[in-house]
Amino acid sequence: MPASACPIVLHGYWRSSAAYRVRIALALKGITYRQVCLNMLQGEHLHADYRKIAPFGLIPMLEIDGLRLQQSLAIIEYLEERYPRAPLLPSEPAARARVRALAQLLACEIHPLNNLRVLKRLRARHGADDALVGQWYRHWCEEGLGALEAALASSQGTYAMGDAPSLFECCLVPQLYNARRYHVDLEPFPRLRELDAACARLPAFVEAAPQRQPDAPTTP
Ligand SMILES: N[C@@H](CCC(=O)N[C@@H](CS)C(=O)NCC(=O)O)C(=O)O
Repeated sequence: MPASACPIVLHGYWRSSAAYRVRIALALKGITYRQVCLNMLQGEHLHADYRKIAPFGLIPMLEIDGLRLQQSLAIIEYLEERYPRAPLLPSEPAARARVRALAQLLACEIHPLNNLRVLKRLRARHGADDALVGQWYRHWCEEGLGALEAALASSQGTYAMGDAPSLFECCLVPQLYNARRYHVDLEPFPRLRELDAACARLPAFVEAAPQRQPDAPTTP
């Protein structure tokens, strides 16, 4: 099927970490999709035509099975239920709760505090300059990553939950990508770096990486 005819459509942006999570999940499950790219820096996610189909005005949105799904974790859980191959959640309830908790520490605690609109407001309404915004970003990121590192320090598998990446790694890799952009010192987080490096060896993670997306700039 030509990509243009693919019924599964991801509305995203190459550097959106929430879209990056969904790209990883789609790739791990081997689901073919096409992308509609919105330029977040130019505010395209706030335009009326996007809000008509994605009322939250956030990236990503996934069109699938006649639905328009928002919120990356909800999207990934939908994919998990529709495409059980390459499971992203363990089968045992306590282990499922643990993976969700680890993923939510990234997606619901660190990420919202450092989202584009939060950083923009710090600048526009509170006079923050680049240095202050950087400090803000690094504070929340380091605090959250510290909690995660402590929670995972005694885990031993190649991935957090054993032999295969999970919902947690779908969230971890984009968060560390962003952390590097903001010059967060990742030295104190050896287990997180180890998990990130294991994921980087998998084709699904390579394919989902920001620089591989159609809207990524061709020059660095
Ligand atoms: N909790 C949402 C977060 C979505 C989100 O905030 N996406 C960012 C891009 S990573 C966005 O659209 N930000 C718009 C803005 O800050 O103006 C999810 O997981 O999908």
